[in-house]
Amino acid sequence: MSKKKKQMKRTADNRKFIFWAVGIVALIAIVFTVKGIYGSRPGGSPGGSPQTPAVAQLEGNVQVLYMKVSAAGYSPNYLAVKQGVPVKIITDSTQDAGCVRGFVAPDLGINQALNVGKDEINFTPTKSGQIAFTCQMRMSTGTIEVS
Ligand SMILES: [Cu+2]
Repeated sequence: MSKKKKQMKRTADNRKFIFWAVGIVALIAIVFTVKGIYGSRPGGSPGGSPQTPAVAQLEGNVQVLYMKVSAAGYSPNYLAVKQGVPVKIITDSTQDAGCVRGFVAPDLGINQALNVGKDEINFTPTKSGQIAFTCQMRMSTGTIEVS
């Protein structure tokens, strides 16, 4: 093969490579765009609240839930309970949780400073619907679904 022919072949190979590279990048871009449009399910918030709530387990006549409290917020932060049955949320708070340990639920009349380590939030939901709760500075949020 002459030098010129080699050069031409290389150019053709480069063109092929660029064609495939551009094609693959375009395909990935399309996949991510479609995911972006259809990937976010209805009801999902930008904050990323989970779609399926943590369901309280009945222990005796009390509905029990467990919730971790840290600087990252409440986990889980979407809880499901039944109306008219006492609820006990057993919390486990980290030392560095800061204002997240200030549990505020105006609908329940609760404004409670949670102890580091284990503590409890107790209430009885009297009506169905959603109860919002936040940390003291309203940065971390959550929802209790009452049915
Ligand atoms: Cu806060």
